[in-house]
Amino acid sequence: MRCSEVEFVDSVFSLKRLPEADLPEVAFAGRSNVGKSSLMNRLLNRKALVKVSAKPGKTQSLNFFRVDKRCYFVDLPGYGFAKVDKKVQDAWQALISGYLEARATLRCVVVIVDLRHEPKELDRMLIDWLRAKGIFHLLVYTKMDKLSRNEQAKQARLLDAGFGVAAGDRLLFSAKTGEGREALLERLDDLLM
Ligand SMILES: Nc1nc2c(ncn2[C@@H]2O[C@H](COP(=O)(O)OP(=O)(O)OP(=O)(O)O)[C@@H](O)[C@H]2O)c(=O)[nH]1
Ligand SMILES: [Mg+2]
Repeated sequence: MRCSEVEFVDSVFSLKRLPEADLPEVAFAGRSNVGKSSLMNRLLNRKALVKVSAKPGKTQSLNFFRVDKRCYFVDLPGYGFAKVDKKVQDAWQALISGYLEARATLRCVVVIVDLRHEPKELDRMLIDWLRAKGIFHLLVYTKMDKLSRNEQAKQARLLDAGFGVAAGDRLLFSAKTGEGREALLERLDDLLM
């Protein structure tokens, strides 16, 4: 995937307003503030195409980007942000799960987890839910630049065990350095063939 042509398509707050499903899709999911938008910017080689914030809860809608006229990348709101009103959280949850469940063109959910954290219940729940629904997903452990090589390996093993994934079924990534970008693009390329 070259990501040479990237267009913003739409920002959607309701399942009724989803753009036409005319290309395969890759969605990016994860806890609030984990680095979903940053990962997408790095993948797409754009500094600030997708809005990034130090404050969690930045992305509140489904944001669709058309890449190389070949697929859509979809930035999802983060889950598990305690400071968001319960009502708002429930609405996001319904929006996200409704979208993931019903979108016929969805090829892959990239589930993004902070490499520094222990396996978290909400991530585990999402992964189990995707497995139960038979929705294809790929785990990415991000912010690897914040750890030493030794710590990276140790943390990755801890997360693998917690989520029940094999080392070959996940990738490490850094939005800051770009490490892992080529590997992730290659995986997505294979999926979109
Ligand atoms: N060092 C480092 N910082 C990162 C990385 N990825 C994201 N960040 C930082 O983490 C913060 C959150 O990044 P976002 O990309 O906005 O996270 P998000 O998951 O889209 O957040 P919400 O939309 O609020 O759910 C920002 O301050 C980023 O600069 C990374 O790989 N390395
Ligand atoms: Mg975001």
